[in-house]
Amino acid sequence: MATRGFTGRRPPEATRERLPPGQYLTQDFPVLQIGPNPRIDLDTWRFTLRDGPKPVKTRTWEAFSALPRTRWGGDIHCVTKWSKFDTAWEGVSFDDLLADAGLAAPTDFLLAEGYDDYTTNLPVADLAGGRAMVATHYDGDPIPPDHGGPARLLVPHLYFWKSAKWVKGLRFTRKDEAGFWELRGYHMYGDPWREQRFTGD
Ligand SMILES: Nc1nc2c(c(=O)[nH]1)N[C@H]1C(S)=C(S)[C@@H](COP(=O)(O)O)O[C@H]1N2
Ligand SMILES: [Mo]
Repeated sequence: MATRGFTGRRPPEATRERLPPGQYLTQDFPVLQIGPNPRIDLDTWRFTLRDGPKPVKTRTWEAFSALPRTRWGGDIHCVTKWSKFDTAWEGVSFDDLLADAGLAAPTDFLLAEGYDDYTTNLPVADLAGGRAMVATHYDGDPIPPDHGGPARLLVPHLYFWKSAKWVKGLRFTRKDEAGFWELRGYHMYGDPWREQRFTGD
């Protein structure tokens, strides 16, 4: 016999408090992307910081792997309405990427760029201060290709489309320039708690 409240659709209060508006909790880890996984070879993998078109720092996988490591655990939220709790990531924080390069952010915005030519825009303030990393590990293992390995951006406080998979670099831009989904009607900022899914939300 089903008891209402245990098998119903309404989640328990502790879950509801952690779910941004319009989201539901999932236990699995959906895969979402615009095309096939790009082929990435660690020998030719590069991560490049650019000031506009100009490269200012390029790292090989070996150099990137020698940077200080950061861990983050918590909840992630996709604009397609799934949220996943207690995810565990490890990688290199945005702060450490800049500090090790001896760089200060040259502008207030950037575009994260993927090996599949995906782009997404972010304010620098949302990456700095320990709020974002280039992640290489998920749940203790190297990130599988489906989830953006060998390295993906992780910006967990914004909708997950901002967390570019197969990230190949960050391009600082003078203005807030729309990326792939933002050009197609998605919100320029994407705060799940303010339900900023689409332009005008
Ligand atoms: N390079 C790249 N990154 C991407 C995407 C993509 O198509 N290409 N899709 C985005 C979208 S819409 C989402 S919801 C998440 C999905 O990440 P997941 O497949 O690990 O769940 O990746 C984001 N990052
Ligand atoms: Mo998405």
